[in-house]
Amino acid sequence: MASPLVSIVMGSDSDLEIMREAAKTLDEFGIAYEMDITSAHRSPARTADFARQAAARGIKVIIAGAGGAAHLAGVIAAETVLPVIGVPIPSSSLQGLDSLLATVQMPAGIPVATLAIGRAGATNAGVLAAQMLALSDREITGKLAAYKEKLARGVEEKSKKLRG
Ligand code: RP5
Repeated sequence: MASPLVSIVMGSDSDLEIMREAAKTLDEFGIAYEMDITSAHRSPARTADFARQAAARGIKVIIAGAGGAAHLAGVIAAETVLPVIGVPIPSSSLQGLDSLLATVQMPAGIPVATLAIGRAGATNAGVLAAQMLALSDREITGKLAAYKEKLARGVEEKSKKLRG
């Protein structure tokens, strides 16, 4: 197996159903990834160790999903120079608005590329990670172009169906 280029982490196993969408997307592009659970609040030392060691292990992009007071992506971004993509999980009674704000409102100097709440955000995290890796990988660039063509074909088909 190829060593992972992307690390997908989440605050709890309750985030897994949504974060699987990021994994599925990376599978589509043939990008090797790892998945794990670590929490900014429940296991802060484990989270810091993970973030500090990721680059040396060959990881190029980190995708972090968390819900509620969602500090996971931000705490990881504080401990690494790798790009960090945040996925707000709608796991609380506030339906993810809390997670979105907690993930996106980072102070200047410590960015988290924060995507949409829930499944779309997780899928886009996979696409964005692929786009970052494609900057130095022409094979992934080709796969991204094919992915966009597939999306466009899907719209054409829906349009034909509706008009027919
Ligand atoms: C967050 O709290 C996790 O990311 C999860 O979205 C939420 C609830 O976690 P559990 O109580 O289901 O473990 O840290």
